[in-house]
Amino acid sequence: MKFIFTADTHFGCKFINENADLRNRQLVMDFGRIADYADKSGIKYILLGGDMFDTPYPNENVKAAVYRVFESHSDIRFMAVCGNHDPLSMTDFYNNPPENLFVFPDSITKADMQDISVYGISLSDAFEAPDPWSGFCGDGKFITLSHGTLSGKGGFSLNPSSLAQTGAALSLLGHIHKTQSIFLPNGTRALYAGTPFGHGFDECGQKGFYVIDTDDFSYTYVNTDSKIYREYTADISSCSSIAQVMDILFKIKPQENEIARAVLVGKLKQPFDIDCDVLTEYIKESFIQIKDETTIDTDIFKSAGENTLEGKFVDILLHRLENAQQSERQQILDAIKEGVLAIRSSK
Ligand SMILES: [Mn+2]
Repeated sequence: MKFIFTADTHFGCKFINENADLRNRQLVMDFGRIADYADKSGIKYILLGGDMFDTPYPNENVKAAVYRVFESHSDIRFMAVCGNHDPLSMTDFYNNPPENLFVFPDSITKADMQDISVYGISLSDAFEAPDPWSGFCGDGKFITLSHGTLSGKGGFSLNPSSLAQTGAALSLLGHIHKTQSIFLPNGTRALYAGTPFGHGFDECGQKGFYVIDTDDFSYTYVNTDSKIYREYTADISSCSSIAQVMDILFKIKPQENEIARAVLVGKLKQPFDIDCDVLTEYIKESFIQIKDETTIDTDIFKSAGENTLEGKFVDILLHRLENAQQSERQQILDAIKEGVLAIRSSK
């Protein structure tokens, strides 16, 4: 028997730089197409690994649209666990789920799927919870379903040894948005479904879902035809004006099914002001966002230690850079670059 496994659809997601309402409607439609695929292929079960919703409180339109996907695929039985974004006790949708959606409670529970059983557990209310599988041992031929981090925190803290000791033939996991197959100490696998569609530029590239065969637990990955996030790198080292940057950007043609952003790179010989918001406005047919990662070929630190406005400004920010978190470094470097340019151009 074959079944579909996916997770982390995050309906009701806040999309940055995009029309969130439209994108959420697209995601729900894409989810419907996974169910269409099941119908077409004679697949009767779809397992969902948590974080179906991005929030316990998605808006009514999103909830209604998701509800309709279940209703319009009444031959399919869906089984879901709740994740840290949509914990069971907080998410209203799960109080009154569609008829063909079984939601696992917040204690380990067994559900049957034709020739195999599924032991699943939902996150109840916490964003993090201890390993639920520790000391648990199942009966017969079964798989497990839960939402969390193997050897780490976030959702359930999952331990590879306790997952192996359940006796499961396969351990299905949600939470990590990238697909991953990990061998457990006893040689069985833990499988992260990953997300079936991207939600932003941290989820670039083709996505899909798993079709798993319960005879031998072999699986195939089926691509979804959702919008694909893609980053295009544009080297603008040869440019000395915005017009030249635009010439380069206009030559890049993202595909119809892509949501694209351009990342400007290169060392500028002659610095000029790059206003990414204005640039995006001009080129929004191709790119929804432009990111400036260029550096300047002149030394922005050369005035450090000097008793000048530029020198003092650089000193203050260099001091901040020394104590900065990795995530703040680029911001501080950008601030030095822009500040030095402004000071020099005001002379
Ligand atoms: Mn999660």
